[in-house]
Amino acid sequence: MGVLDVEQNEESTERFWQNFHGPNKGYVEEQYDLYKEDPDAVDSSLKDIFDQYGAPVWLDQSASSVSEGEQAASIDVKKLTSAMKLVEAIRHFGHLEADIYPVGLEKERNTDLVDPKTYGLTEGDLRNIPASWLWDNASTDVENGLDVVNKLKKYYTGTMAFEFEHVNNSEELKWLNKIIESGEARLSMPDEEKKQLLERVTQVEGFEKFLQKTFGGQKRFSIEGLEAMVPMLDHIVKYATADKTENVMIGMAHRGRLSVLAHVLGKPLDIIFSEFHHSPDKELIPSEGSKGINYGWSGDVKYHFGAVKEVKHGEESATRLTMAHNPSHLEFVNPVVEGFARAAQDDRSKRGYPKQDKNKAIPVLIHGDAAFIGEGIVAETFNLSNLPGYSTGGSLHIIANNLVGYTTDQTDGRSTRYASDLAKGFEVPIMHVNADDPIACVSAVRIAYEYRQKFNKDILIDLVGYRRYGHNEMDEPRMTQPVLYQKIDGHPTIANVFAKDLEEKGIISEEEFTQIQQKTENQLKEIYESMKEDSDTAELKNMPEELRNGIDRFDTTVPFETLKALNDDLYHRPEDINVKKLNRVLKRREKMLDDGNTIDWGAGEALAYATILKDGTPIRLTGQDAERGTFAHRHAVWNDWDTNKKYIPLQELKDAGASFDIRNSPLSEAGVLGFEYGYSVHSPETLVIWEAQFGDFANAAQVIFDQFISSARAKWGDKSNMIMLLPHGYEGQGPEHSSARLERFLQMAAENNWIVAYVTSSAQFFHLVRRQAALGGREEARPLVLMTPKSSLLRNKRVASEAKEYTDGQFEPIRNQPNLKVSKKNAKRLLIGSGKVMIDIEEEIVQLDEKFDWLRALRLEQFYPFPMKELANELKQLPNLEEVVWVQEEPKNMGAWGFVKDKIEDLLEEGQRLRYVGRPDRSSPAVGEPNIHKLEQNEIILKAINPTLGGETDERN
Ligand SMILES: Cc1ncc(C[n+]2csc(CCOP(=O)(O)OP(=O)(O)O)c2C)c(N)n1
Repeated sequence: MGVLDVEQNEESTERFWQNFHGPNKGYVEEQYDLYKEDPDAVDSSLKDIFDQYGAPVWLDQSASSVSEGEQAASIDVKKLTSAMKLVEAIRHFGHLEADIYPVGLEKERNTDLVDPKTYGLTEGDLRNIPASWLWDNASTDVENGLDVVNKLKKYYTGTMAFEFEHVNNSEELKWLNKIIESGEARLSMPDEEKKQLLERVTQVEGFEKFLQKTFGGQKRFSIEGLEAMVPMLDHIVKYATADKTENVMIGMAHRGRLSVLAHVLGKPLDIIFSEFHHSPDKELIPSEGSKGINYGWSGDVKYHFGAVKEVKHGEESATRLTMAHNPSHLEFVNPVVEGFARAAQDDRSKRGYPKQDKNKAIPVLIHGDAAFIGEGIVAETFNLSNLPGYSTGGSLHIIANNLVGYTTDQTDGRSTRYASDLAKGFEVPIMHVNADDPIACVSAVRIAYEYRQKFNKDILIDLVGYRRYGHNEMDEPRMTQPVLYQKIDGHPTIANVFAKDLEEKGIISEEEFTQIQQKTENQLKEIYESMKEDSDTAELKNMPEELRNGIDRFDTTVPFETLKALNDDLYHRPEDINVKKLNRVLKRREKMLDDGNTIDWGAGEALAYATILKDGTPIRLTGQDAERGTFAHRHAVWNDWDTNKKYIPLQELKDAGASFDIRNSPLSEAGVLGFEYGYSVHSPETLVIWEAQFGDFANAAQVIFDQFISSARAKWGDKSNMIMLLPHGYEGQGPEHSSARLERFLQMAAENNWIVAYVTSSAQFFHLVRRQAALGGREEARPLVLMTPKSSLLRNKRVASEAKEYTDGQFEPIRNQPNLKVSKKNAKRLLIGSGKVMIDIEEEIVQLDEKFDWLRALRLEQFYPFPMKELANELKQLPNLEEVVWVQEEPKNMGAWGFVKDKIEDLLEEGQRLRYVGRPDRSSPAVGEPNIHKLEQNEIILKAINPTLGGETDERN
């Protein structure tokens, strides 16, 4: 317990001051006078004393109350303050000397920061100081300063070490320190439990050894050196089931995954063995293992699959353990698991914000030591931990610290002392534990669990062990870490270390340990031998039939009366809200459904969400500045002029049957998108929408798109119908605010993995978003990547739609270019393009006097699935067509050209040709100079609609 945390009363204060005699009293008085004038003028230890005990008591008492004898006995106050410094140093720096490395170059650690000599103290000096002066809550066996130092060193420098000084909350500190200094940090385990713990680590070791012996040369990313991780997870599950927690959600990488799947998630061993059987050809296996069983249709290696297990506690309830599937990309699963957990905690059944119950799910994240400090997504995920829209009430983090990252030493891998140091900035308490001491490991888990339950905040255990093999079992670590591995080679296994300890304490005999080992091996052999011979021909799977079709058959129209009622409700303003700056916009929107008016983008978006909520589908919408909208078009949250109080109309709708969660996200793409994706997978009935501030920032979340959103269904069978809104369009804002990199989403489009669209009217947006909501929870579900308008277009009348398009229409993958009436018979050129450039062209055509009876134009509003049939149908109706011109504002090597080219060509008849109008190949998506942009844009528009200029634009450097 820190000096400042000591609970004190009058009696203890008096007792404290009574220990000063003779000349020291004078010194203390002098120092106290100084302190009164300026607390920082005295030594920090004395300041601590004065802060805590106030004025020396004798200043208030008559001099006669101090006996002659007391005055004579003198104590050197400087020694006392030095001793106090030493005691505090043990609390803060004990970890530097702690026995937390089972093996390795840092095993023997010493720091002068906790050496009495550094403070000018001898053992005799310490012995002279009464224990209570240094440690108010010292137990009775602690009599003097030396006892204090020895006892605290035992607590702070053993196989458990603590780093809490970065935690600034006094209640938390008090709680943590109390556990340590009361001697309760280490669980006092009955012998029987110790035996069970030994049995557990022996099972884990036996499992890994059996795999090594049976499937030698195959990769398994053995847990050996960190076997204690399994009982640690056992304990988390035990506590969670006792608390009737509905969900424990685990995210972890490859290291030790098979062991955790087998022992914690109960994945049947015969399935694990059979997965090893399926990869006889070691040359062909992917870098991280062999073929896995298929959860999706194209599958994944076995080290990436997760699993689900129900653990019963009593008759009715059960705790569901979920280990998320994850890609090789280390740490990116973290925000996804947090999203799962938040989805499991939120009750979305009523209007308003969802009601969160933090006890419904506990996230557990297991990290590698190199990846934890190296991958920025870890920091992004920590930053979510205390935000109202993203908090999951505390995650339990375990670093599986095996001292090496692949072949990279810690000294090359991080600039920090510990792998865990990143967590300090988030005030996360850190415990380091020696993986050779399983009791310490499970003790740390107990503290972590209780801390999470009490404070609802993240906590971290740095489980320090080693890696018995190389990065995988075929990798030779002695090439790169020869000294370390010579030590590891000579180091007994954890089970052996622990068994020896228990033998020495008479808890178990050598024979009993041998029997445990034998039993484990026999069980594994039995399962292996009883397995049926399975053939080596892997089974080919197909994607579900439902994914091949079926997105066009949802009725997304809404009757006018319903729209009207919802619109009225949306703009009904309670008396006590003053939205001065918004009044004009809201007044306009109120009337948008009236005859002769049109519904603009912002109003249409609100109506889409309102109707979805009325249908009982919850919505979660997040992104940087999503509440107002980057381009100030959304205004989903109104802030009162006088109080700043928020009012969210979509949460107040009388008819809403579900929650509307809207959050301004922190400045993160990968972390936030991963979270939203996880949320949508775990809560398929919720329409989850993430908005990139500008579409191009989505590339900061590329791993989440590549490894999760686009491919998770085929690999793992995970379904999501989430929407990603990516503002896109060339408005002269330069290379970074123009393109959402449409081409990348189209390049990844296959197997109906997602829908990629770019719509040009508010009604199209309305129907598309409603269709996406309708897909939720169905086999047909898939994500939607939607290019959305930016400033200029959002307010453009041409994207506004009449009410009848909402009440009668449906989403059209191809739209006719408005304001261009041409007889199909006369059309010589079919112009096809998407999004903003088509609006620019519409505006140009309207301004010109020309009839354009030779030109037909279509807007491709859904790129993927490509509307082949619809386009073929169009082409059939143009008997005199000579050419199709694809127009785009993106450079030729970007945008949709590469994607549509072959598809359109396939539809052409002989004699018809396909040409391209747009920017030439470029390395940067857009120019920086607005005037050049304008010139380029005009050239594209003119070429697209000029009968002679049409065709390829010049390549330009
Ligand atoms: C984002 C990412 N970069 C690189 C890799 C390749 N890789 C796989 S494991 C590994 C080392 C990981 O070290 P550590 O985090 O300490 O875990 P360990 O494997 O030692 O348990 C690397 C570099 C990867 N999987 N993911």
